[in-house]
Amino acid sequence: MGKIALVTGATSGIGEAVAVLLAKEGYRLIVTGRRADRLETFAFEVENEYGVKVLPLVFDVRSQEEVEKHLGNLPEEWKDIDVLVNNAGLAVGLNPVQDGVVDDWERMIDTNVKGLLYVTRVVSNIMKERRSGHIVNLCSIAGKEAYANGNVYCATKHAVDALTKGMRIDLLPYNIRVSQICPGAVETEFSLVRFKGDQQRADNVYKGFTPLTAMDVADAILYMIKCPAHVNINDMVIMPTAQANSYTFYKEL
Ligand code: NDP
Ligand code: 8X3
Repeated sequence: MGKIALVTGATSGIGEAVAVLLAKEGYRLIVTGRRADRLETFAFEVENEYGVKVLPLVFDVRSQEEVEKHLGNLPEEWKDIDVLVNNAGLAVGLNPVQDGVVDDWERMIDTNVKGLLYVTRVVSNIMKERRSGHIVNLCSIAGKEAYANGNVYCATKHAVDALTKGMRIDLLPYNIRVSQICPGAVETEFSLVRFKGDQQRADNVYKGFTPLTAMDVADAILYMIKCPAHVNINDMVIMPTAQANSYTFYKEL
């Protein structure tokens, strides 16, 4: 039986890509998200293609009750989680703070900060008991620097940056590695979600330069996971070559 990896937000983008790479490595996968149809298709295809077992769990990370119901009651053969990729997250809206939409703020804070905490609380206890495990948090360049109109999204990712550091200290006695990755622009469904389904506005974000792909980021995460047990990559910032920081791009339009 292979090791077990839990990837939150595996219905698209970076989460889906890292889940595929882990399946190729022989990991059994627990994949989560809210879109049941996508998770079922993913599970069917990955089991057929790579011959590993996949457990799809449909829940919203914003609900502590749902997180605990699903992850706190895993079937015996799925309990020994070796790797957690805390990936589920989103940006909603891009407004100056004075025009902020409170519901957008709450969705980001509840998903990116509280959701990550709910999942981590349950899984870190499993890892603590086993005295082994690796947690990889999806932060962002937005967790390192703020950019215009990114206020609350940037704040949630700065929170992830702080939580990664705190988790690493708290979990140190239990042989649990805690890493984080901070990508710049990655072309996924991220901008479509941020702009609430406006495909044209989403496409414009990636015009005139070559953004990272979900697979570029997944490759880097896999590198972190595959490091020898005594090596931990604390933090990795990964950018498109055409992006210098969170707000400076070289675009050929
Ligand atoms: P996608 O929109 O493609 O994927 C986001 C994933 O998160 C989906 O699987 C979605 O699943 C899941 N998700 C969102 N909200 C919830 C929720 N409430 N409960 C459960 N799952 C949820 O975006 P990315 O792949 O780009 O984003 C993945 C992570 O990477 C995020 O944390 C994002 O902040 C971060 N990131 C992205 C960058 C980018 O430029 N794309 C750059 C830096 C970091 P579902 O909708 O089915 O619930
Ligand atoms: C997503 C990247 O620069 O749009 O975290 O915030 S950015």
